[in-house]
Amino acid sequence: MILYRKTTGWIVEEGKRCHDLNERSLDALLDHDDLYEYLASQIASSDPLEHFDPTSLEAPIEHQEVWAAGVTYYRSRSARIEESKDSGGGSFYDRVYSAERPELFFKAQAHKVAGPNSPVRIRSDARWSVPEPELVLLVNPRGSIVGYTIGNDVSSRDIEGANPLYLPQAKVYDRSCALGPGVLVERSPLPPETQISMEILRDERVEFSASIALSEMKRDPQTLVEYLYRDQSFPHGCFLLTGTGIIPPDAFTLQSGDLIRISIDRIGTLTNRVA
Ligand code: DO4
Ligand code: MG
Repeated sequence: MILYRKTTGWIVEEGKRCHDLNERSLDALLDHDDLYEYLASQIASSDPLEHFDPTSLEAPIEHQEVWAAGVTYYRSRSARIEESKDSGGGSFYDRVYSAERPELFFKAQAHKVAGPNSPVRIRSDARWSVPEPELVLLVNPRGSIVGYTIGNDVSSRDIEGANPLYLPQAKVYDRSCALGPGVLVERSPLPPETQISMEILRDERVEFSASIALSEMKRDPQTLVEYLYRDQSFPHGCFLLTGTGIIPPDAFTLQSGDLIRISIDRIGTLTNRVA
């Protein structure tokens, strides 16, 4: 089943049928020990909506913090070693790729997040910006993964490449993160053959496209969550982006007007234009 956020509240879709969750907030939904079972009971006890307009969805987030893992795919490690070699930062990426402790960084709060079909931004002081298509975990306050959505960790590669200590500036700014279109609520992990794909359109033509299977991710999602929740509480749960395995060629930088489409099997497609 998939949870969507409309301006009027939360909707749950199963099969082709949608049910209104009325005033329920995501914060309250994440308090349920078994979200899947709770949503199944709501579906069983309500009539489906006669009409559901899948346009004008909001980002599926309320008071959750958004965090991100980095260098979880070999491709991300290699690209970052290359971009930081002149600044002497190269070995950091190889070391974090092989280390037991993952790289985890703060990415956004709700007001910095773009929803489906709303614009993402590139920094005004960056020369080299890329989208990062990532599987996102929705984690409840008790550290259980209760759902999956699609994320875009838009990043400024020249700023990060100049010095790894600039990472927060390369990663955190208004509309540097997109989430949606909805949250797939599942009890079991996504199958390793699940595909993440991205295409970038410029002037209606495909400028770049690529896909990667989840099996290429080096880290186990539950282990990423265990590190994130060590000595840190999330009273409203959190979203955790799991890293990118797709990096456009070095000559590519995002431009205003580019359309970014990220799809993950069974979750859907997240579409954002660059402001
Ligand atoms: O190490 C910097 C960030 C890495 C990242 O965002 C990624 O691998 O997706
Ligand atoms: Mg990333």
